[in-house]
Formats: sequence, structure tokens, C-alpha cells
Amino acid sequence: MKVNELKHAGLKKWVEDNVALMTPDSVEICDGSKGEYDRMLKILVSAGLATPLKKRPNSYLFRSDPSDVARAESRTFISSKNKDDAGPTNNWRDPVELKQTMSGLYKGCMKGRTMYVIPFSMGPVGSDIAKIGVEITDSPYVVINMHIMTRVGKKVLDVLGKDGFFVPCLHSIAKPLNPGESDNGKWPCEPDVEKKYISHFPDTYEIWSYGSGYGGNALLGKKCLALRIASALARDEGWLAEHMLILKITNPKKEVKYLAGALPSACGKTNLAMLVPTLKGWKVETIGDDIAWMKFGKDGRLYAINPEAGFFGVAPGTSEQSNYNAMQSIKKNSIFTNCGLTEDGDIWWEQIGYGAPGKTIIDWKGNEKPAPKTDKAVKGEEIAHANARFTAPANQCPVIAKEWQDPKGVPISAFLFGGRRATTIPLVNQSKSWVHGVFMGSITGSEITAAALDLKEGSVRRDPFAMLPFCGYHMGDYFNHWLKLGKKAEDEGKGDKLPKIFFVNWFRKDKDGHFMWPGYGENSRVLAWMFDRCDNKDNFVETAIGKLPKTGAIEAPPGVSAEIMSELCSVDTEGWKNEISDVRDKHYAKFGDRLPKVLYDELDAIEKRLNS
Ligand code: OXD
Ligand code: MN
Repeated sequence: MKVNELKHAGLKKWVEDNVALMTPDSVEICDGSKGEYDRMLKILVSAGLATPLKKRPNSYLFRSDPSDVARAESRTFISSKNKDDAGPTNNWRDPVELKQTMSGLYKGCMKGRTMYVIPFSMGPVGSDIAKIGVEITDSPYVVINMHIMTRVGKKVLDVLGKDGFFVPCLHSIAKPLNPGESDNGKWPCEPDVEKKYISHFPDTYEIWSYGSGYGGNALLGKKCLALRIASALARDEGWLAEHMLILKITNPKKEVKYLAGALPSACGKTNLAMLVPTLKGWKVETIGDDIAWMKFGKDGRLYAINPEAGFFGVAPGTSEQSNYNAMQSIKKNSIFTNCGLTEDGDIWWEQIGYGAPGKTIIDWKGNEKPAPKTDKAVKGEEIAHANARFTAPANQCPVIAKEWQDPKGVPISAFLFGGRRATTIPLVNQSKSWVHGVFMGSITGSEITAAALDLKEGSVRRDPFAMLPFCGYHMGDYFNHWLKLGKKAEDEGKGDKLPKIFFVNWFRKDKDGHFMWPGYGENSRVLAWMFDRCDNKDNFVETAIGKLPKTGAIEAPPGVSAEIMSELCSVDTEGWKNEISDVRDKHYAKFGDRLPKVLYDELDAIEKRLNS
């Protein structure tokens, strides 16, 4: 298809304007076909950027530039007209100035390259909850990743019609080529981090990205569209765009419920989405591992779709033990970025579950090193980058639920929030009400190590709703949006249809620093308790902080004593008093008068109950 054959006048003009600005050598409208995918890989292999993997059919390894290995949060901008609308947790730039700067950078940026125009659907094509985006990019690596992560092609243009709504997503790796020049094995990008831009214009629902070819900076359907821009759309249109997994859980009586869960990075969200239950007779299946879009149905229930079509997962730490189903999902047709390359032509990473075969291995920077005999991570000597990734089609997951592509979505019975907390926060806690649940989401936090961020070891980084880097507007307004949706449902007499809200913590430690809860498949015991709570089973005690499991309501996993279970499921009054003052003084205070008053009321009410 040629640009002048595009039926949508707005799309055609947008593409033509950008062709004039970016001056690519040629333009291709992507059709999402296997032929197109294979052609992109030929280009990438001959440019020395992709290595075919002997051990995995139709799978390839890429090594990015060391400047281009993760989301560039400091270069991610929320460019709303009013600075106040971006809020204290986002980087703001004036949209007129930012567009001027970036238009200057985009000028001639695709010289010597092909411009690819990727029409994609986030969510099953044509679903009422789905949205269409079109990404302009000069990166064939982006094209193949978008093929896996979204639904690409002509069917999307058909749904878009002549005047449908789409989110324009501009992307360039910022590396024009001179005549005769080739990438020659060097990952093309702007190596100066300060010159990378990942910009969002929430008032006009646009994305402009420049200088990075990696992950969330470049695959614009994911964090940029499906979270930052979608959160603004959801605010304006009355729905929810959340950083949540979606799972299906079936009990031994074959009853089914769906649950959506938000956990900050490094808390095992993908593992939870693909969990293998240890609890007999229970089954967990996956709908999505990262993002949920949810709209109320006429029946008052909240229906969720996974807007994505693949997994873009962190590789290190993924093993048959930590995530059996992820390991099965990446056996073929997968893309690996910044992993190690073994002598026998396979990928390898730290904590993959086995040492590397052979004598030598190529690390993520392309250097040959002795093959590690164990899979332990050695600081500063990593074979795979800590944020090395796999991209795999969701339908390769052995436990993908049959309804994962249902255009009407699945009805959500429960929300789960959680974080990595060594103390205070119990194993599981159900909110007393919707408002209390929003309060729980708003104080979500996770402990970090000093090495990871410039913060005191063990201190809590608050990551409300796990949306801190992903909310496209002021987080105080975002909390209010959640409150408003709950109030509307209650005012309409549909409050009982709202999902129940829970807070979990798999990461409590004892005085010696050992984890008290085994996690992984044993988390099914907690999911089962939540399942029964959704059916109003009498398995809880009412406490100052919420509804906690009754003694014996969660059967202890092997090796966990009754005393430990009771500690995991009780109120740490002193710890909670500290938590409350930390939230009031260091967290809520940041949001000024946009922090909804009812959340302060909730804080006061918990404090009062703790003191009584
Ligand atoms: C992700 C993230 O890549 O949350 O999913 O950073
Ligand atoms: Mn994520």
C-alpha cells in the first residue's frame, strides 16, 4: 500500500507532513504479515544487528547501545498545556517549546533510511475497549517488536475508516545514514541520553519519541500509548487504563473469577500472571501480564482487556522455577535483547536456572568471556544486562486463557495491589470499602536497595497504583478519577458490582533477614482466600487496617509454622503508625491541594482505629 492510497485524510496528511520533515529515502505502510516480519529480519541480520539463534526456531538476539538499555525516565515528558496538570511526579515541558525543539531534531532525521508506518490496535481489533495507534518509525527492530506486542495491519486501517480516532506516535532512532553507509553491527540511536526525548502531549493525545530504539521508549504502543496517553483518555472518557496484570482463576468447583493486579517493577508481576498453583484443584491462567484497560458494562461490572498481544519481559531471573510458563513462551518466534549468547547458539542470563554451556559466552556488550558455571549474578560482571528482555507472542504461553482476546473483555472481581515490604504490611488485606481500596492503591510502595537508586537501603519508594512512571497527568487527579468511578457506581446502586480491593505482600522478612513466605506457586493460597472473599465467605477478621485472614483460613505452606502465619496475617500497630505518618508527611504532602480530601480522612480514620 502507498501513502496516497490511505483513506483516512488526517492520517494521510500526518504521514505526508512527516515525510517532508524527516526526509526518509522511502516509505512503507506495514501490513503485519509474516512476509513483512521475515523481510525486516533479513534487513536486521544483514546490517549485523540481529543474530539468529540456532537453538530457538525463528528467534533472534539483539545487542543495544550501552546508552540505550532501559526506559529513560529523566527524558520522559508529560507536556500538558498547564504545568500543574502534569503534577509533581512527572517531568513537564511546555508543549509549544517542546514541539519546536523536537521538530528541529526530526528535520532530516530519516535520511538514508526507510520510514515505516505501523497501524496498530491496542486490544482485539474492533473491541469497544480497544484503541488504534499509528507509529511512524525508522527502526525495523521496532516493526518486528510491534508485530508481536500489538495487532498490526490492514484490518486496523479498515476499522479506522475515513475519519476514525487514532493516537499518532512519532518515533525516530535519530541516526540518519549517509549514502553507502550501513549500521554495520552498531545499534543505531542517539548515544547522548540528554538528547533523547520521550514526549507525551495528553491534551492532544500525541506521542513524540526521539533518539532511543529500546523498549518502552520506542515501542510506543506500550507504556507511552497504553498507559500515559491512555490514562489521560480514560480520565476524559470515564474508564481505567492501568499498569495491571489480568489473570483467570478457577477453583476446584470449576467456578471462575478474573483478577487485575498492580505491582511495582521487580515485584514479580509477570510471574504472578503465569503462576503455577501449588494448591490442589486450583488453576491460574493468563489474560495479560502488564496492562489492563477496563470499562464498565451495562450490567455494572468492570470489563478488562489486555491491550497487548505479547510479553516484553525482563529476562534475568526468569527460570523454569520462577516462571515455568514464561520459559515455555520463549521457545520459538521470540526476540531477545541484551542477553548473553552461548557457544551453541542459545541465549543465557543470570538466574536462568543453569550455568552456561561450553567454554565461552558473548556478553550483552559483545565481549567474549568465560562461560559462567553457575547462574549466579556477579555484580559488575553481568553477562546479560539487568534489563535484558524477551519479546514473545502471548499465544505461545501454555496457560494463556482461551478468552484472552475476547473483544468484550473479562469481568473483574478483584483488584490486587502490592509491593516488596520487609516489615509492617501483612500477607493480604482486604479493603473495608472502595475509598479504602483507593487509599491502599495510593500508598503502594516497594523497598529498594541502595544499589538500585540513590535512596537509603530499605526505604520505601511510593509507587501509587504502580503508575508512578506511567500516569499521563497529575496523580492527585488520578486518585480522584478512581474515587469518582466508585462513587458513580455506588450512586447508581451498583456498588456491589465493583471489584473488591486487596493489598498483598509476599516479601516479609524475619529478624534474620529471611523471607517468611515462600512466594511463587504458594501465592495461590492467597489468591484462593481472595476468591472466597469475593463470594463473601466468612474467612476474615475485621481489623484497624482492613479485613485480614482468620486463623487457619489460609493453610500454611510446607515449612511455614502457625506462628509465622499468624505474624504474616496480623496488624503491626507500631509499624502502621509509622506508615501512616510517612504517608501523610512524605507522600500525600507532595500532591498539595489536588490530593482528594477523602484520602486524608481515610488516613485519619485508620490512625484513630490504631490508637483506640
Ligand atoms: C515494564 C515496566 O517494562 O514496568 O513493564 O518497566
Ligand atoms: Mn510494566
